[in-house]
Amino acid sequence: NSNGGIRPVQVWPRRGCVVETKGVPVASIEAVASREILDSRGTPTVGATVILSDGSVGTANAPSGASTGKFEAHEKRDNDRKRYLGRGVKKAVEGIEETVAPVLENMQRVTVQNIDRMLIELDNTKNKEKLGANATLAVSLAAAKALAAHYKQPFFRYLGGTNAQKLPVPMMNILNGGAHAANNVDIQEFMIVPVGAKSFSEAVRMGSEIYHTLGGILKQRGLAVSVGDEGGFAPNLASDEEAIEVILEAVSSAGYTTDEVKIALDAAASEWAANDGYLLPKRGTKYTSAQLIAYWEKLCEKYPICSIEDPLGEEGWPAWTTITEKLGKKIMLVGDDLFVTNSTRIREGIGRKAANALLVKPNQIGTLTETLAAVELAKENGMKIVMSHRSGETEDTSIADIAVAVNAGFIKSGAPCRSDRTAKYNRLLRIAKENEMDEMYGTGK
Ligand code: 2PG
Ligand code: MG
Repeated sequence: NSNGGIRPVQVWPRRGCVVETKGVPVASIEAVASREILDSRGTPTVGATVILSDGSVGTANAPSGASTGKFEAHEKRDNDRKRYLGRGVKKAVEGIEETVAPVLENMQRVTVQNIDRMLIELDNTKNKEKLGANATLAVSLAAAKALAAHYKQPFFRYLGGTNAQKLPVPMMNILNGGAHAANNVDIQEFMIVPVGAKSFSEAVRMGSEIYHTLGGILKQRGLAVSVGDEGGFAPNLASDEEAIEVILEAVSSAGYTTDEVKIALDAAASEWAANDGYLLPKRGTKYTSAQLIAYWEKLCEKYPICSIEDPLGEEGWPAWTTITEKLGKKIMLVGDDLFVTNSTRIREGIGRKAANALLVKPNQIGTLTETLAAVELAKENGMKIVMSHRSGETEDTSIADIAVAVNAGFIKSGAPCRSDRTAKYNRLLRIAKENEMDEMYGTGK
């Protein structure tokens, strides 16, 4: 026909129909559904599905933290002791069904941005107190995935476009402590970082080999090989330093050097904050913030550490500036509880020269759009990006796609063990293979 087969733009879309702009179908929402499901700890969490009027479907689940930051967006729980020991999320699900669904189901020409804007408006509180970030995030991600399906693109490609061209370096948490394990280790996470891998699949192989080698060493010494919340081993040890020593032993027995594999820690030190400094709850060690900084300096002198997350508490801005001055040129200082994926707090950190890397957890802020804005802000200011799971996870793999979409330098998704953890690494392996991206592997630089 006269315009080359392209159907004319339909100016007034009706509810439930798919309109077209210059031949590209525009999406509208047919249905939003939600349910209470279980996470990897067997605790309820929110699942959501968004169906577009062309039949495209997106499903996503909210994760949940244990060492939650004080400034995170609100996680809505029922607090009804008669169900799930108070941890149910029926009210969050009801909020989706009764408040969110009727509005979204009337929206035309939906985009990730206008859906998220609507979720923020419907909640209309500072920290997603009304709907709960567990509810808003599940809907936000489900809608974005439905849109990716609608545009017939893999999720990472839909989000990142042609700019998405780097696979993240995995930080694999192979020894668990802190709030994630019932052992005597205070530091929450001991991660191996295969910076010397040539490809993403090689990084996964190295991580797995070291993990199993570590298991063998622990077993040989009569130590526990049971695992913590993130799939890492959780033995009792003589000191937290012994954890680093035994991991380094596993690295070398597996045939790798400390040029190829570095150590990253997540102290989760907000959990240690006490009136006059820090109290490490398991061993009862006390530090002032100056002493704690000196401790980290000593560890960095002694061991091949490339990154420390939350080395200090979420309320210690001046100490964060000090540690960044002292160690910021040498290693990554990653703000998790400090920033809570919140642009306002990231801006404060930039002003204070506190931390040099951002941990990104979408459920700390509650929508995909706000998550991407936080990443953008951090990147513009020269910060490294570490995409992250929560200690309570599900089979949802959104963070793998988001990591590739934003070219994150790193991703942490726990040990190379337990399906809630490996689901993300496996998703990255699939992205790598299907898109011939395996060797487009960032070395953390
Ligand atoms: C962290 C996370 C994930 P949680 O502190 O970085 O590893 O733990 O989800 O318990 O906050
Ligand atoms: Mg952390």
